[in-house]
Amino acid sequence: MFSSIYNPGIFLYSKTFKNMGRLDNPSWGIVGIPFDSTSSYNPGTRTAPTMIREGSFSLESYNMTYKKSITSADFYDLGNINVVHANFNETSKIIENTIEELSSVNLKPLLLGGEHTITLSALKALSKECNIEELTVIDFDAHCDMAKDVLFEKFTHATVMRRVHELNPKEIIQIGVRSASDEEYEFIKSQENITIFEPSKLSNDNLSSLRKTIESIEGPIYLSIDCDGFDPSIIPKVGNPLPNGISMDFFEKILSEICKKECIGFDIVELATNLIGDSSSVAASKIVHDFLTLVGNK
Ligand SMILES: [Mn+2]
Repeated sequence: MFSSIYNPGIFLYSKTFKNMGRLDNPSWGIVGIPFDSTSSYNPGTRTAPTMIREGSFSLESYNMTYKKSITSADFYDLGNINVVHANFNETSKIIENTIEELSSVNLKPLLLGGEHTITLSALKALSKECNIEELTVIDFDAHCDMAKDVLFEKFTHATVMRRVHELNPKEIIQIGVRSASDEEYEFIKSQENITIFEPSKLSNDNLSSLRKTIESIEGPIYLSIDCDGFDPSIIPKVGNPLPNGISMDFFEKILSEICKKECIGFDIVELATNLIGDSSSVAASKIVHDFLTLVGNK
């Protein structure tokens, strides 16, 4: 039987990693990154890792969507890292070092943000291990986060995908985007390796072009879930809520396609709540639960 809300230290069903040395088979390492420094609207992402773990205690083990149990998935919860608020560069170094440590024991990063900038740090670390020119970044998001800068600031949650694009990945696929500045929109249109799937053009009956795009991906995938990609009726507590987002049903269908591929990293970001048991936290936990059920059972 799952535990009460008073045991929030780890994501439910995860193992604790205790100096076991390098794992024989690759597994997933959950790391919380409570970095909340460049939020432009609602602050509050610093408490999200705790709330996501807490929300996991409201979820039961058998995943009815995928007809699989999370209990047979293999993953570890390593706790939170220390971040340096108001200092992206120092925080980024800590994140990069942490991911290198995870790799050294055969763990892939599953990052609980925190704000969206952490994706850049993760990809910088992973680019030392794989050829980033062969990597596809899939980003569920309401915004394209492709601003060149924000008030002369280069590293913010609104510029993160522009910085990721500068790392030169094979492709960036953004699902759920429904907002951009004029400059961002022109930039996206000018780039051949950025593909946007607007939620208004997708429905559960008409997923074929997105499915085909995912099926055709070759090489590794990094998956970033900005919680504002979802409709605010599902996850209202985010840094920048925006109507007309994607549904959980739609997400779960697409996620199962993505997880058939080779995922080398995952993050969930921009949840902004400190309320135990609120629906936003539980929905974010469900996303992590879904992902681990799929990739941990391979
Ligand atoms: Mn974002």
